[in-house]
Amino acid sequence: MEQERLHPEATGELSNLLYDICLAAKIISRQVRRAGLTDILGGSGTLNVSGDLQQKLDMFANETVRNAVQHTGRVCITASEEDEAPLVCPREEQGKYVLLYDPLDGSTNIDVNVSIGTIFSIHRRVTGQQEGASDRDCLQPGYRQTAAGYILYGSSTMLVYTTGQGVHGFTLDPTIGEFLLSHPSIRTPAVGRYYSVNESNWNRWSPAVQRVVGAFKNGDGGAVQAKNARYIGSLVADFHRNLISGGIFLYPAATNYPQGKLRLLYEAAPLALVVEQAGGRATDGCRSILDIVPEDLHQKTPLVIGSRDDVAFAARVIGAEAAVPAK
Ligand code: AFP
Repeated sequence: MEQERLHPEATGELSNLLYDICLAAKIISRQVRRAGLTDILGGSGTLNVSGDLQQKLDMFANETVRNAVQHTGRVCITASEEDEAPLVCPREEQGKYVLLYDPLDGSTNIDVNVSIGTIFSIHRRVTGQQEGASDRDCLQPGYRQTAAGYILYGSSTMLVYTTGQGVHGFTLDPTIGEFLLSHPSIRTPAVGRYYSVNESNWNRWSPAVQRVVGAFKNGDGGAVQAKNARYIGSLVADFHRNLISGGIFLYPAATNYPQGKLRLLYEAAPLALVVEQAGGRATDGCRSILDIVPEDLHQKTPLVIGSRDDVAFAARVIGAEAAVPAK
């Protein structure tokens, strides 16, 4: 509400939409915390549009977020990483916002009780009421996001978000069922302590990517100091650690993922807005993630994100390689 007062033209709809997302997060958090006690672990037997096996908790989270916003009159269309097509809200209930989300990121970590998360991205609709909501509302570049953030289901449940006025973190107090402001105005260090990357892909990387990861591992005798390695395999958890303590996360292009593995709309763009609002940077190696104009709902992108100077170093090396015309 305080942030809303910074916008005299605000109607309260965005605050209420963020609150709808918080409600969904509380319901998902309760299910995650009891997952081992209820029949919600394991696969659901279905594959999502990217061919990943959908976990039961994925499906639960997907429905929970959708149900929390579908009939509020605040949203006109929702698109989920788990669904092939976006869901257009009933015409008479269409609001001015667009919600894009990854209902449960890191789902392969669910059954082994490792931190997972929900990522969300909010845009203003671009279609008119007459025209009706469509993919066009979803396919907007990241810099046009009105708000973005994530919920981390870790040792505690945390909400971290930005509406363009800095990045703020809240911790869920389960005794009162409320998110309390625990990390106001998060800033990420310009140089990080950690590098986070799946090094089992080493032989699938280009020489430039190997040089960058090598520099973070051993230092490069100059600008880059050696860092400590940390990799959880849940983007939200790896990103959050690096945001708070300083670090760089990389999921570069590789021979097995020529376009990268992570989804632009549901993972890269929302986290890019958060990190840039905290003083960090996000790139695909050649351009800012926030400047990429999406062409497909499930488009993937290489992602290098985190502490400003570390990302700048990686972009210099990877960008230079990309600039060399292929023979
Ligand atoms: P899942 O949702 O299939 O577990 O994938 C998680 C993820 O999208 C992201 O959270 C991780 O950073 C990345 O994939 C892990 O991928 P690798 O297992 O290839 O390292």
